[in-house]
Amino acid sequence: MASKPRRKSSAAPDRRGSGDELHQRPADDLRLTTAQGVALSDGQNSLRVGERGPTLLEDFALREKIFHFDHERIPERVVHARGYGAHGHLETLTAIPELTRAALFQRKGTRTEAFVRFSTVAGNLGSPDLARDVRGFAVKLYTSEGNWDLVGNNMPVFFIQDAVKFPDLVHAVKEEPDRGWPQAASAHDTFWDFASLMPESTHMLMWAMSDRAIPRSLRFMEGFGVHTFRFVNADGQAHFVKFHWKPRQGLQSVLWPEAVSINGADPDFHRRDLYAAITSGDLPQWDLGIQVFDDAFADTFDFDVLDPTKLIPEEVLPVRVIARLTLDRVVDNVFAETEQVAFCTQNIVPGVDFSNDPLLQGRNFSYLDTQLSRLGSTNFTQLPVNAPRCPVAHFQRDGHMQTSPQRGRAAYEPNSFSGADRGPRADADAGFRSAQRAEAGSARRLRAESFADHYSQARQFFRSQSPVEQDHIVAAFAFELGKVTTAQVRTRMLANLGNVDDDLVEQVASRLGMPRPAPAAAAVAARDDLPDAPSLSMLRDRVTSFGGRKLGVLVSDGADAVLLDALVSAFEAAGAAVELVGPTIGGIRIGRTRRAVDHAIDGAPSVLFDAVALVTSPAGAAELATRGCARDFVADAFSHQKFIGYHPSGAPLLGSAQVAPTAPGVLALTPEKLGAFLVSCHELRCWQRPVIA
Ligand code: HDE
Repeated sequence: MASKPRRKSSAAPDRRGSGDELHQRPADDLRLTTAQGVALSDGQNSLRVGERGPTLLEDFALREKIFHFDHERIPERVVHARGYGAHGHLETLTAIPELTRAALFQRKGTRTEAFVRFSTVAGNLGSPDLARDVRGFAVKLYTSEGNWDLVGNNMPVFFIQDAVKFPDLVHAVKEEPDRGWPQAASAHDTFWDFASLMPESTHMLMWAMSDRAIPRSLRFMEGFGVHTFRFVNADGQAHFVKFHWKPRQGLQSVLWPEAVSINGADPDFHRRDLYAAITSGDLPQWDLGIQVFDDAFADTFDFDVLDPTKLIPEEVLPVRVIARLTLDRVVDNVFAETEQVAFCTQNIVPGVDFSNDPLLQGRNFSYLDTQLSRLGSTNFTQLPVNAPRCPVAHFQRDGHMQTSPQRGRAAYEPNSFSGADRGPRADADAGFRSAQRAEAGSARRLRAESFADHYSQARQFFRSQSPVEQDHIVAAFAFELGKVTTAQVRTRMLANLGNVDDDLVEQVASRLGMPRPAPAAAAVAARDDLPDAPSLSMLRDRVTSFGGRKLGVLVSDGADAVLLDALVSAFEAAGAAVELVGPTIGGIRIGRTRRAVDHAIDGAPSVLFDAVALVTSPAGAAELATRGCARDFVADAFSHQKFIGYHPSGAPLLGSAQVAPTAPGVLALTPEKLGAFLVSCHELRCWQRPVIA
């Protein structure tokens, strides 16, 4: 047998101390060790017999490393798998002891540590951020009386009325089991089959087909507790309450064609945006608002306040702001914190209580249950991100990964020991007491008749939207149903929409090229008398600002440096971020200086920005005009109704993208006109410019 040529050995010993940077002597606390703390002499080679022989089982460092790696993954969340979290705090703006005895609301100025996790619902962990979907808005408040989790969404209603339907809803929207697609998309047969068979989902479908389902940033969306909860004051007096999070950054969404492109260009768009905002000091804030009402209001309101497919319009019951949430710190480690954070609707504190909303009641079972299969131990509450910041004392013992020393002799109560051996006792005054309520009735599987109107608020929502928003809803229904291959599902859905609004169903049917069916039989006919509620719209009566948004500036060699600097300063002074996009990532040359850019044009489509500017030289514009990605940059910005500012030399580039320099929202940039460009950008989109389909 021919012997193999001997290779030069790369074994560590003869390199040690050689000055090779891999083997320089580290400080004691930077030494690479095993999980048992044993320092390693070589991190590059496993232990082998000879130079080319088999690996030895005795290599404990190799075995431990591979063992740990093999078990790095934990089950992802069954829903809301794709999420991003951050730390922050809630500051109480108004004391409300008359409503709740919760410690965090007793004094103005109280600061409560918080952790927030935003998520999409349907997609798996690695799915794109801009899927059309509901967004989770889960807030953990580490109050001085224990953790309070407000596990909400960015839409105030839900698809179903009873928890028993949740697994069906989720199975319907997730990948179809016989083929494994589509990922993170409701545009497929099983979802619409289920939705069309569940008229109670109609109101939520209106929200899900609205631009709320494709937010521009996690920072630009509202949050809602959805269910009716209770506040209970020190006298035991209870009020119903609904929770709202109002973004101080304003509301904004992308257009559907933008969402589609962003998912390809930057599937991490939302998490990158949140990370960038927090680390740059542009801290996102939300006002916590409440709608408070009593039994008398509940009894006379048009709909059942326990029905999670209904909301109470702010026009009927105003939202009162009581606190402000600020996100001020990104996580150190996404797995340890964002992935392992465990929210639970049952985590409430004295002064807060549940209502009988059947969806909430079901959720109260589900969250604790799911954490066990996800985190693998009943002791997940001891993980730093989940651990209460107040003292914890109980007789729960042992279990996987117990980290508490659990001192004392007695592990039960009552006991007759004293001192530390005695352990904790319940406190009738400070302890949690459920709100007093009388419940009666026979056990029945029955949907309350007061839950039967499935269309009135869907109609009210649609009619409360601006024409642009209505058009987007129509387009979304047409897109989604257009992906449904089973004709009878499309027809059934159109029949349901027939109960919402004539124009809506007419337009969706026409875009699908289908006849309009007769409206579905409705248990309760949709009401026509619910007044317009502008608060349901994202565009009506809203103050907008370019603060917190991003300008993308396409630049070239020889660009006008004075204009560029003035543009950057003006937008940054308005609280916006500015990023330069160059022909290459190597930067541009202006005079004798080289300027760094943030992106190369082929990796930075204009969908990543809220407005764009072209600051080029004549030669630079001519060169860019020959490149498809630069033409698309301009053409997309135009068709996505973005404001476009251009240095006069950029006109050929506009021309190559077939954009008229005089079109609405297209502004020539000179130092004197920068102000006007910025003022336009505050509107966020040039809605009067028609969308180019
Ligand atoms: Fe959830 N939901 N849900 N949900 N939900 C979960 O808990 C569930 C519902 C919401 O960032 C799961 O830890 C049931 C409504 C958010 O970690 C699970 C029902 C609302 C998050 C679960 C609902 C939500 C979850 C999956 C119907 C808005 C992400 C992983 C009865 C008010 C939290 C987990 C995070 C997560 C169950 C309906 C919000 C399985 C049974 C309505 C924001 O427990």
